[in-house]
Amino acid sequence: MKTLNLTLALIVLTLCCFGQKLPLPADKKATKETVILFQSLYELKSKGVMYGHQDDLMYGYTWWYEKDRSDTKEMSGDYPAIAGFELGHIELGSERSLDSVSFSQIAEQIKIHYKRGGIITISWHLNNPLTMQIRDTLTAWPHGTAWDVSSKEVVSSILPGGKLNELFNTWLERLATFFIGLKDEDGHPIPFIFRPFHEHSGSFFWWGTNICTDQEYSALWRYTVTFLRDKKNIHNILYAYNTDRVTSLDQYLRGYPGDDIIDMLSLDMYDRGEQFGRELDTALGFVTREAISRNKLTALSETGERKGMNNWWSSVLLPVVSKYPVGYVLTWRDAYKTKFSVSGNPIQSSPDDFKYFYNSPRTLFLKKVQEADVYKRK
Ligand code: BMA
Repeated sequence: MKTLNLTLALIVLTLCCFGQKLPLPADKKATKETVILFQSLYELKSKGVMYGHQDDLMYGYTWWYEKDRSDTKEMSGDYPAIAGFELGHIELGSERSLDSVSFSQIAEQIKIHYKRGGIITISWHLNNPLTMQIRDTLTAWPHGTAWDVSSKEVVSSILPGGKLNELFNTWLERLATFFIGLKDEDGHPIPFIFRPFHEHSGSFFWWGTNICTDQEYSALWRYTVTFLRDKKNIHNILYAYNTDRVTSLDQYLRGYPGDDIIDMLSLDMYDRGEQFGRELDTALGFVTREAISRNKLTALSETGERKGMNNWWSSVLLPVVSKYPVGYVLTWRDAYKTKFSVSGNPIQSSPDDFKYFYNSPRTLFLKKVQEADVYKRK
């Protein structure tokens, strides 16, 4: 009897550890490469934390779109594992983004980073479709932008039945056209992480928590994903749900559109002072636990150092992200020729500390991700 019990226990253990299937993306028609990327990321998060940098391949403080240039590479000798790109103003049919970056150059760099074996993430600070209709010579920033929170009717106005639904469809069409153009040399769609309508727990974007209802927010997400996935047949996207700082799981999940829509539970948190380490620890604890229980990916999809610290990477960020299967951390853009930066120019301001972060066995930059071969192309 004892031997039988032992045998049964061994069978159960083997099934649990070795027979366990890796989870799948929410899109049941996800392309082969997208499924492989999702599963590689799912496994990688227990091996270390990847580093990402917004607009790393497009510009830095002192340079603008130079071949193969990257601030991360200049500081560490390696490219970031995750390259972040921004599509604000693609909805307007513009040639350049709200940060003056050419969309065709963004597409070019996405293809290059994919070919290198790196991972792509895309954000979208889309304009305010309702208030931008008001043309007044006296209006000033943020009028008509993503940050214009002067009306609470925006989300309802673009959903079906709303007076701007057709306009929003046009915007999604333009976004879809850009996405459809993201193909590798063999014509296969390039998989990427898309993080629209971000930082919902804050109220500084027109889709923010006090600017629309949780139901509207969730409907906006579902409408957008259905449009891209079912109407436009785009199946190379991993969708990232995202909030700004939160203190509880309930707050984090307000407006969550559902596991059939979302692939990644991500969080944005910038260091604004002493309590940051503790708050980040708590938030990453419940977000990563929830992600595991739902078979989703995770990320600290935007963060940035505390101003004036020269050991932020090693003493604040690394200890906390090492405790959890965070997936990746991404620091925001090094805005060209601008002293102001929400990221506080973290790489350049503490080069030795950034190097320490790079050399940590816990962090993964491009070279290690190339070894992991996240698209299994070898
Ligand atoms: C913000 C700021 C803005 C920028 C936007 C989109 O957080 O960096 O200056 O336009 O991201 O990249």
